[in-house]
Amino acid sequence: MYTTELQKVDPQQAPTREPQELVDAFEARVADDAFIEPKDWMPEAYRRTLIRQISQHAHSEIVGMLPEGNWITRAPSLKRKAILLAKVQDEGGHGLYLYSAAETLGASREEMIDALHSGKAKYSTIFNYPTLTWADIGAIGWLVDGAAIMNQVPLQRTSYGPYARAMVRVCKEESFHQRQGYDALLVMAAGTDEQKAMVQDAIDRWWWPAIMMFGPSDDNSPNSAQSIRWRIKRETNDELRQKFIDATVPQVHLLGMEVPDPDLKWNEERGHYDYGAIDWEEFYAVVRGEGPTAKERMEARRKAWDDGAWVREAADAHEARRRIKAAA
Ligand code: FAQ
Repeated sequence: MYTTELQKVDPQQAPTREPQELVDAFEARVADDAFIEPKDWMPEAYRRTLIRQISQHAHSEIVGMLPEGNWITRAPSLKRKAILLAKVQDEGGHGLYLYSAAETLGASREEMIDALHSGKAKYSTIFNYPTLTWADIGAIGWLVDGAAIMNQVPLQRTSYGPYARAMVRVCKEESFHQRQGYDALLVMAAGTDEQKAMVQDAIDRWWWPAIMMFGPSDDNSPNSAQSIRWRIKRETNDELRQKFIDATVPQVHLLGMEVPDPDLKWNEERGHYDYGAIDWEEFYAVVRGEGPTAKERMEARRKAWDDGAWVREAADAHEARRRIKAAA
């Protein structure tokens, strides 16, 4: 989703001038499940694909702080507020690990942030939906972090070392996020009729956007085949989507709620749930930046960046003085 001209790349069009012996050695290491490290030789298309995916992932974490951050001042108890604060801070930390991982590939932080702010780079569709009630905060933790974990657990074995290692800690933290979200909904689902209705309404609004988070179907996923071959992606979009649905449907039922999909049905033969048609028009519209809160999200990010300019300037000035002193 990181689509600056510099980084947009068709992996099929990898430069042909790359020395064959280096390409062969790289392919052999990947096939052997060895990690590729920043100083190792790698094909240019591999490097660019990683920058695209990792920077998109980082932007998603940072923009993903906004829908929940919106509820910190309105959490229903001190305990819920402390949990939510910790969770939102964790997401900020994930963004920072990921930006650092992308920097090891030669992308600068300024370049990545600039691409986000100018609209050239994208972030996960899920964060362009509004958080209308407290139940939405539970639904994000449970469904959105749940989908993120399903996608990120295999990324702990992605072929690029710094990305894989960042994912280990990220997954541990996401797992706490998911549990706190489900716990908040369990409490509400055992509450008043009004609370139960809020839980169902949140599931109705977040279910399909969470299913869409996994990206286009495998038939329409231009990057998957090459990314699977390079072991950047370890499972396809549809495989992960199916796993998520199979794991999550029983959790919806445990809450005493309904899945908003009339076509959902356990398929004994496949050993999986069959599910209804995904509204791909909605997905692509949100990818294009037409989501319900897309404008608001970008305004908030640009303002945060501008408001933080003095911190960056102070850090630069401090570093300049430290160098002068060290040189003296
Ligand atoms: N939204 O060919 P593919 C989180 C784009 S973290 C927007 O399948 P690929 C934590 C895709 O970039 C959530 N665009 O692409 C949290 C490509 O466009 P491009 C983020 C999407 O890369 C929780 C085009 O469609 N997680 O939630 C989306 O092989 C709570 C074709 O797609 C990650 O980023 C989408 N959902 O597979 C934080 C995980 N899906 O760039 C706060 C790492 C696809 O060619 C609160 N990323 N597109 O112009 C990945 O695993 C992959 O990049 C995929 C997409 C699976 C997202």
